[in-house]
Amino acid sequence: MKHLMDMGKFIDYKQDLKIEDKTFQKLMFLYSIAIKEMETKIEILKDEFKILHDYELINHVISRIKEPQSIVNKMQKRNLELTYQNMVENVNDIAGIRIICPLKKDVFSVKDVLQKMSNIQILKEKDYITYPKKSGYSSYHLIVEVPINLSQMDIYVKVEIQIRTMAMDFWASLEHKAKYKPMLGEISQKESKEWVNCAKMIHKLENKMLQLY
Ligand code: 0O2
Repeated sequence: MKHLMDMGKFIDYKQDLKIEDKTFQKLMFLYSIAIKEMETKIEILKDEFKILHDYELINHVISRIKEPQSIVNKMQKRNLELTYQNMVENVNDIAGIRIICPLKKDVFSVKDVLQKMSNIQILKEKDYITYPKKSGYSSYHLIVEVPINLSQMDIYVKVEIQIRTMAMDFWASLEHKAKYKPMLGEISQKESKEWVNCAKMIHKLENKMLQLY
Protein backbone atom coordinates (compact mmCIF):
# COMPACT_ATOMS: atom_id res chain seq x y z
CA MET A 1 0.00 0.00 0.00
CA LYS A 2 1.53 3.31 -1.08
CA HIS A 3 0.84 6.69 0.51
CA LEU A 4 1.22 10.28 -0.61
CA MET A 5 4.73 10.36 0.86
CA ASP A 6 5.72 7.59 -1.58
CA MET A 7 5.29 10.00 -4.50
CA GLY A 8 8.91 11.21 -4.13
CA LYS A 9 9.53 10.52 -7.83
CA PHE A 10 7.01 13.21 -8.79
CA ILE A 11 7.02 15.49 -5.76
CA ASP A 12 10.03 17.07 -4.09
CA TYR A 13 9.07 16.86 -0.42
CA LYS A 14 12.35 18.48 0.66
CA GLN A 15 11.43 21.91 -0.73
CA ASP A 16 9.99 24.57 1.58
CA LEU A 17 6.22 24.80 1.32
CA LYS A 18 5.13 27.71 -0.87
CA ILE A 19 1.49 27.92 -1.79
CA GLU A 20 2.24 29.46 -5.19
CA ASP A 21 4.61 26.62 -6.20
CA LYS A 22 3.93 23.84 -8.71
CA THR A 23 4.62 21.24 -5.98
CA PHE A 24 1.80 22.64 -3.87
CA GLN A 25 -0.55 22.52 -6.89
CA LYS A 26 0.44 18.91 -7.63
CA LEU A 27 -0.43 17.89 -4.08
CA MET A 28 -3.74 19.77 -4.15
CA PHE A 29 -4.55 17.94 -7.39
CA LEU A 30 -4.02 14.58 -5.66
CA TYR A 31 -6.23 15.66 -2.72
CA SER A 32 -8.93 16.74 -5.16
CA ILE A 33 -8.94 13.26 -6.78
CA ALA A 34 -9.32 11.71 -3.30
CA ILE A 35 -12.35 13.94 -2.70
CA LYS A 36 -13.93 12.85 -6.00
CA GLU A 37 -13.38 9.17 -5.17
CA MET A 38 -14.85 9.50 -1.69
CA GLU A 39 -17.73 11.69 -2.85
CA THR A 40 -18.70 9.06 -5.42
CA LYS A 41 -18.80 6.34 -2.76
CA ILE A 42 -20.99 8.51 -0.53
CA GLU A 43 -23.32 9.52 -3.38
CA ILE A 44 -23.77 5.82 -4.21
CA LEU A 45 -24.61 5.10 -0.55
CA LYS A 46 -27.10 8.00 -0.54
CA ASP A 47 -28.80 6.73 -3.72
CA GLU A 48 -28.75 3.11 -2.58
CA PHE A 49 -30.80 3.98 0.50
CA LYS A 50 -33.13 6.25 -1.45
CA ILE A 51 -33.80 3.87 -4.34
CA LEU A 52 -33.39 0.38 -2.88
CA HIS A 53 -34.55 1.03 0.70
CA ASP A 54 -36.86 3.99 0.17
CA TYR A 55 -35.13 5.87 3.01
CA GLU A 56 -33.36 9.23 3.14
CA LEU A 57 -30.19 8.32 5.04
CA ILE A 58 -28.21 11.30 3.76
CA ASN A 59 -29.71 14.70 3.09
CA HIS A 60 -26.75 16.20 1.24
CA VAL A 61 -22.98 16.08 0.87
CA ILE A 62 -20.53 18.95 0.52
CA SER A 63 -16.82 18.90 -0.05
CA ARG A 64 -13.94 21.34 -0.15
CA ILE A 65 -10.19 21.59 -0.46
CA LYS A 66 -8.80 23.60 2.45
CA GLU A 67 -7.77 27.14 1.52
CA PRO A 68 -3.96 27.33 1.03
CA GLN A 69 -3.65 30.10 3.62
CA SER A 70 -5.72 28.06 6.14
CA ILE A 71 -3.27 25.16 5.69
CA VAL A 72 -0.34 27.47 6.43
CA ASN A 73 -2.16 29.04 9.42
CA LYS A 74 -2.93 25.62 10.89
CA MET A 75 0.72 24.55 10.55
CA GLN A 76 1.98 27.78 12.10
CA LYS A 77 -0.51 27.46 14.97
CA ARG A 78 0.93 24.01 15.67
CA ASN A 79 4.51 25.29 15.38
CA LEU A 80 5.22 23.02 12.42
CA GLU A 81 8.03 23.93 10.05
CA LEU A 82 6.53 24.80 6.65
CA THR A 83 7.56 21.72 4.65
CA TYR A 84 5.53 19.50 2.33
CA GLN A 85 6.33 16.49 4.50
CA ASN A 86 4.90 18.20 7.60
CA MET A 87 1.84 19.26 5.65
CA VAL A 88 1.10 15.77 4.30
CA GLU A 89 1.82 14.05 7.60
CA ASN A 90 0.10 16.46 9.99
CA VAL A 91 -2.71 18.34 8.29
CA ASN A 92 -5.49 15.78 8.06
CA ASP A 93 -8.29 17.94 6.69
CA ILE A 94 -6.85 19.26 3.42
CA ALA A 95 -9.47 17.18 1.62
CA GLY A 96 -12.75 17.50 3.51
CA ILE A 97 -16.20 16.03 3.01
CA ARG A 98 -19.25 16.83 5.10
CA ILE A 99 -22.22 14.47 5.17
CA ILE A 100 -25.47 15.94 6.44
CA CYS A 101 -28.07 13.45 7.70
CA PRO A 102 -31.64 14.06 8.80
CA LEU A 103 -31.40 12.28 12.18
CA LYS A 104 -28.75 11.41 14.77
CA LYS A 105 -29.23 7.68 14.28
CA ASP A 106 -28.50 8.19 10.56
CA VAL A 107 -25.13 9.73 11.42
CA PHE A 108 -24.16 6.54 13.26
CA SER A 109 -25.52 4.34 10.44
CA VAL A 110 -23.41 6.23 7.89
CA LYS A 111 -20.24 5.92 9.98
CA ASP A 112 -20.94 2.17 10.46
CA VAL A 113 -21.20 1.71 6.70
CA LEU A 114 -18.02 3.73 6.08
CA GLN A 115 -16.15 1.68 8.68
CA LYS A 116 -17.11 -1.49 6.83
CA MET A 117 -16.11 -0.28 3.34
CA SER A 118 -13.42 -2.66 2.21
CA ASN A 119 -11.34 -0.22 0.18
CA ILE A 120 -10.94 2.64 2.63
CA GLN A 121 -8.76 2.72 5.74
CA ILE A 122 -9.97 4.44 8.91
CA LEU A 123 -7.06 6.26 10.57
CA LYS A 124 -8.83 8.22 13.30
CA GLU A 125 -12.32 8.69 14.77
CA LYS A 126 -13.70 11.44 16.97
CA ASP A 127 -17.20 11.18 18.38
CA TYR A 128 -18.13 14.76 19.22
CA ILE A 129 -21.79 13.68 19.34
CA THR A 130 -21.53 11.45 22.39
CA TYR A 131 -18.86 13.81 23.76
CA PRO A 132 -19.50 17.34 22.38
CA LYS A 133 -16.61 19.84 22.42
CA LYS A 134 -16.52 22.53 25.13
CA SER A 135 -17.69 25.01 22.50
CA GLY A 136 -20.89 22.99 22.06
CA TYR A 137 -19.72 21.57 18.71
CA SER A 138 -21.26 18.21 17.74
CA SER A 139 -20.28 16.03 14.77
CA TYR A 140 -18.76 12.64 14.06
CA HIS A 141 -15.28 12.93 12.50
CA LEU A 142 -13.40 10.27 10.59
CA ILE A 143 -9.97 10.60 9.07
CA VAL A 144 -9.81 8.02 6.30
CA GLU A 145 -7.41 7.06 3.56
CA VAL A 146 -8.87 6.61 0.08
CA PRO A 147 -7.05 4.87 -2.77
CA ILE A 148 -6.63 6.89 -5.95
CA ASN A 149 -5.68 5.08 -9.14
CA LEU A 150 -2.85 6.83 -10.95
CA SER A 151 -1.37 5.51 -14.19
CA GLN A 152 1.71 4.10 -12.47
CA MET A 153 0.47 3.25 -8.98
CA ASP A 154 -2.37 3.37 -6.49
CA ILE A 155 -1.91 5.89 -3.72
CA TYR A 156 -3.77 6.25 -0.43
CA VAL A 157 -4.70 9.86 0.34
CA LYS A 158 -6.16 11.27 3.59
CA VAL A 159 -9.66 12.74 3.67
CA GLU A 160 -11.50 14.16 6.69
CA ILE A 161 -15.17 13.21 6.81
CA GLN A 162 -17.49 15.14 9.11
CA ILE A 163 -20.90 13.54 9.61
CA ARG A 164 -23.63 15.52 11.34
CA THR A 165 -27.37 16.16 11.42
CA MET A 166 -29.06 19.13 9.78
CA ALA A 167 -29.56 20.66 13.25
CA MET A 168 -25.87 20.22 14.16
CA ASP A 169 -24.92 21.71 10.80
CA PHE A 170 -27.16 24.74 11.38
CA TRP A 171 -25.32 25.46 14.65
CA ALA A 172 -21.81 24.66 13.41
CA SER A 173 -22.07 26.72 10.23
CA LEU A 174 -23.21 29.86 12.05
CA GLU A 175 -20.83 29.40 14.96
CA HIS A 176 -17.91 28.80 12.60
CA LYS A 177 -18.64 32.07 10.79
CA ALA A 178 -18.93 33.96 14.07
CA LYS A 179 -15.98 32.42 15.87
CA TYR A 180 -13.43 31.12 13.42
CA LYS A 181 -13.43 33.92 10.90
CA PRO A 182 -14.34 36.97 12.97
CA MET A 183 -14.82 40.23 11.07
CA LEU A 184 -15.24 42.26 14.23
CA GLY A 185 -12.57 40.71 16.47
CA GLU A 186 -12.76 37.87 18.97
CA ILE A 187 -16.11 36.89 20.43
CA SER A 188 -16.55 37.50 24.16
CA GLN A 189 -16.78 34.88 26.92
CA LYS A 190 -20.44 35.79 27.37
CA GLU A 191 -21.10 35.18 23.67
CA SER A 192 -19.24 31.85 23.84
CA LYS A 193 -21.56 30.77 26.67
CA GLU A 194 -24.56 31.78 24.57
CA TRP A 195 -23.32 29.58 21.72
CA VAL A 196 -23.01 26.67 24.16
CA ASN A 197 -26.58 27.35 25.35
CA CYS A 198 -27.81 27.37 21.74
CA ALA A 199 -26.06 24.01 21.13
CA LYS A 200 -27.83 22.56 24.19
CA MET A 201 -31.20 23.90 23.00
CA ILE A 202 -30.64 22.42 19.56
CA HIS A 203 -29.68 19.09 21.13
CA LYS A 204 -32.92 19.06 23.18
CA LEU A 205 -35.04 20.14 20.21
CA GLU A 206 -33.49 17.46 18.05
CA ASN A 207 -34.23 14.71 20.60
CA LYS A 208 -37.81 15.94 20.99
CA MET A 209 -38.39 16.00 17.24
CA LEU A 210 -36.88 12.54 16.93
CA GLN A 211 -39.40 11.21 19.48
CA LEU A 212 -42.26 12.89 17.60
CA TYR A 213 -41.02 11.50 14.31
P1 0O2 B 1 -12.29 24.61 8.60
O1 0O2 B 1 -12.44 26.00 8.10
O2 0O2 B 1 -13.62 23.94 8.87
O3 0O2 B 1 -11.38 23.77 7.77
P2 0O2 B 1 -6.98 16.43 13.58
O4 0O2 B 1 -5.62 16.57 12.98
O5 0O2 B 1 -8.07 16.39 12.53
O6 0O2 B 1 -7.11 15.34 14.56
P3 0O2 B 1 -8.04 19.04 14.31
O7 0O2 B 1 -8.00 19.55 12.90
O8 0O2 B 1 -7.66 20.00 15.38
O9 0O2 B 1 -7.13 17.75 14.45
O10 0O2 B 1 -9.42 18.35 14.55
P4 0O2 B 1 -10.83 18.67 15.13
O11 0O2 B 1 -10.86 19.73 16.18
O12 0O2 B 1 -11.36 17.33 15.50
O13 0O2 B 1 -11.63 19.15 13.85
C1 0O2 B 1 -11.32 20.30 13.17
C2 0O2 B 1 -12.51 20.73 12.33
O14 0O2 B 1 -13.75 20.43 13.00
C3 0O2 B 1 -12.51 22.22 12.17
O15 0O2 B 1 -11.76 22.55 11.05
C4 0O2 B 1 -13.99 22.56 12.02
O16 0O2 B 1 -14.43 22.30 10.71
C5 0O2 B 1 -14.62 21.55 12.96
N1 0O2 B 1 -14.72 22.07 14.34
C6 0O2 B 1 -14.00 21.65 15.41
N2 0O2 B 1 -14.35 22.33 16.50
C7 0O2 B 1 -15.32 23.19 16.13
C8 0O2 B 1 -16.10 24.18 16.84
O17 0O2 B 1 -15.97 24.41 18.05
N3 0O2 B 1 -17.02 24.87 16.08
C9 0O2 B 1 -17.20 24.66 14.76
N4 0O2 B 1 -18.12 25.38 14.12
N5 0O2 B 1 -16.47 23.75 14.07
C10 0O2 B 1 -15.54 23.04 14.75
P5 0O2 B 1 -10.90 23.90 11.00
O18 0O2 B 1 -9.53 23.59 10.51
O19 0O2 B 1 -10.93 24.58 12.32
O20 0O2 B 1 -11.60 24.83 10.01
